[in-house]
Amino acid sequence: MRIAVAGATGLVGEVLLGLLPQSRFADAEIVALASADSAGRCLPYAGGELTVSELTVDSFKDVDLAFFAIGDELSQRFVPQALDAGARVVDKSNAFRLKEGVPLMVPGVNDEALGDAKLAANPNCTTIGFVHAIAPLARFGIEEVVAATYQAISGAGRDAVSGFWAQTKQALAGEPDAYSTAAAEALRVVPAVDELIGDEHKEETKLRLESAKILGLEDKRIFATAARVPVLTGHSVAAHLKLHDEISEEAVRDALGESPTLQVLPTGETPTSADAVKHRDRVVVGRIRVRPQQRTVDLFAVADNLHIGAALNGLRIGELMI
Ligand code: 2RA
Repeated sequence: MRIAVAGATGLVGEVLLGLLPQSRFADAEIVALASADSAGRCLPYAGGELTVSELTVDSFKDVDLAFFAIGDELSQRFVPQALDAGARVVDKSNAFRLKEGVPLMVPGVNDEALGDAKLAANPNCTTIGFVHAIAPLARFGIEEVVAATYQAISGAGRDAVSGFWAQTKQALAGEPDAYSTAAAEALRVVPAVDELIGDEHKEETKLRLESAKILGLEDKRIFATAARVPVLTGHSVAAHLKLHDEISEEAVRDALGESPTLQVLPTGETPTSADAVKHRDRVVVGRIRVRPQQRTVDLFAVADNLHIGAALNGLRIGELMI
């Protein structure tokens, strides 16, 4: 089997290359693809090395499965080429997520949505953690969800991480420039992730529309505020759910506890973004508060935005596809 990784030099590509040798695709031949600037670079792979090739229209000859972890425009251009060449494709960009007929997959939550699709979309990293955390409560009928996110810098990519360190050094040195632009994220909380359209930032729109598609909810019943926080890896979300059916504390805890993709902390233990990195293949949930009279549940969930929130989710989609 031949597997292509487009965006092999990015943060998500790097994690995917770390996961592939331990996956069902351990024996596959890997084609590492990136922009012309990175062509010829050597990347560590399974104790050896891979040489990066330039991503071109001819990159997908004899490729069985292609993972894309590149930007929207590049995905729009190259995903059709990969499909035409006969590959199955898992795309991490925003290009196809809401397209009708393209399943938006969170394995463990909506596996049945895949069917025999040749192209599947990998949701936004914030959506994946959130959906894992609230999906077990769908059995009680989710009437409304209010979510506040606390998103790590690595969600915005390698350049954002470098920028964060540079700004942090400036801020610690007392240089005012670190605080001079709206984009500065060092040592502060910025509730503005991605472009503002109307009264909603794009990140909030993604969380609303993607979660609605995956869980079959009405998107108008999902309210989100997304913030960037000075954390390197580990997206967090505080969610308040209004449920339709009668609930008890025990029934809610049982439902969450039955999910194989959740690590539910006992009462009194607090999930932090560090737990996300410790349990990279699960979403860690805690601070569970159930109000049976009001039929509401509050919870706090943390997820490694590069592993379960991105590369691992993509890999699991690929494993379902082949
Ligand atoms: C972020 N979820 O954290 C977005 C995109 N990966 O920036």
